[in-house]
Amino acid sequence: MSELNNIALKILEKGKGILAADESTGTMTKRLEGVKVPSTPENRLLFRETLFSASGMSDCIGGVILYDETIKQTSSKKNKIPELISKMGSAPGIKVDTGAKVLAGSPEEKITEGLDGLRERLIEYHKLGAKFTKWRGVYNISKNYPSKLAIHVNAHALARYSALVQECNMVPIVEPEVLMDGEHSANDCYEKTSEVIKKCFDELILHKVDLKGIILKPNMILAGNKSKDKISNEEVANLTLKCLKNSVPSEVPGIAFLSGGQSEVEATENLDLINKNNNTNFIMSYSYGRALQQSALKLWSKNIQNIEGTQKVFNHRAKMNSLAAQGKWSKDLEI
Ligand code: 5MM
Repeated sequence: MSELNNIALKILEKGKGILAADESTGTMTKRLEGVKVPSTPENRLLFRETLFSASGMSDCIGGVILYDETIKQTSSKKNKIPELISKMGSAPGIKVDTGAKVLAGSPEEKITEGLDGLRERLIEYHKLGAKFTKWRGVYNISKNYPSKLAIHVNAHALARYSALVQECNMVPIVEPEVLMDGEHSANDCYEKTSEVIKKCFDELILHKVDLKGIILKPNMILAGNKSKDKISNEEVANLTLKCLKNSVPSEVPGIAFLSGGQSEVEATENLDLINKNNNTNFIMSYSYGRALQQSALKLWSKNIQNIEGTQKVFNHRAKMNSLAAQGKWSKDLEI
C-alpha cells in the first residue's frame, strides 16, 4: 500500500472524519461577528484551539484542515498547532488555494486560484507538519451554469494542484462544491454534480494523480435552497450514492462530504442514511465546517473562557457524525 493511501485511510479510519477549520480570515470574521465576538488573531486561535484540544478529537476527528494563519500559531499551552493536533491523534492539513475569483470569459462564475508558487508553499507546509491539503472549486447551478468553461478550468486547477501535492508527499483533498443556492431541483443537482465530478477525474487521470492517494470532498445531492422541489433524506442519500457510484473511480479510498449550509442534524442524518444504504466500496465520511462548529461557536461566544462547555458541545457533534459515518446514528441520540 502506498504511503499516501495509508495517510488517506488513517484520516478516515473507524468512523473518523475531518474538521474543516480552514475559514479564511474574511469568512472567520463573518462567523465571529455573527456571534458578536471581535475577530482578532487571539480570538480566532482561542476558539480553534478549544476545539483542537477537545477529547472528541481522538475518537472522531482523523484530520483537521487549517488556514495559513492557524498552522503557524502556537496554543496558549505553548504547543505549535500542528503538534497539538498530532498529539490528539489527528492529522494536520492545510487549505492551499487562495480563493475563488471571477472567471474571465464567464464573469458570473468562479475559478479558484493559487497555483503560482504552490510548489514552494507546499514544501513549507510539509515542514510545518501538514499531512494533507485542500483546494475547493465552486460551481453554481442556474439555467446556463455551471458552464463547460467553469467545469473545465476548475477541474484542470484541481488536477494541477493534486499532482503538486502528491509530489510533495501529502494527500490532496479534492473539493468540487456544487452550491445549494438557487431554485434548481435535486435532479439538476444530480446532473451537474455528476458532470463536474466526472470532469475532475478526467483531469486527475490526465495529470497522473494517484487516485489511491486522494480524498474526494463533494456536496451531497440536494434540491436548491430556493427550490419548490422538496425531497426526503432517503432520496438525498440514494441520489448521492447513485451519483458517486457512477462518477468516482473505484481506486479512490474515501469520500468526505462538505455540509454546504445544511443544519447540523440534517448533515448528520443524511450522512447516516448514506452509510446505512452504502452500496459502494468507498468510505463515506465527513469534512464538515459549519455542521461541526456552529453550536460550539454559539455557546463559546456567550463566554469565551468557557472551554469545557464549548468542548462538550463540539464532542457531541463530533460523536454524532462519527456514528453517522458508520451508519449507527439515530435521532434519539441528539440532545
Ligand atoms: C471552512 O470553510 C471553508 C471555506 O472557507 P473560505 O470560504 O473562507 O475559504 C470551506 O472550504 C469548507 O472547508 C467547505 O466548504 C466545507 O465547509 P461546510 O461549512 O460547507 O461544511
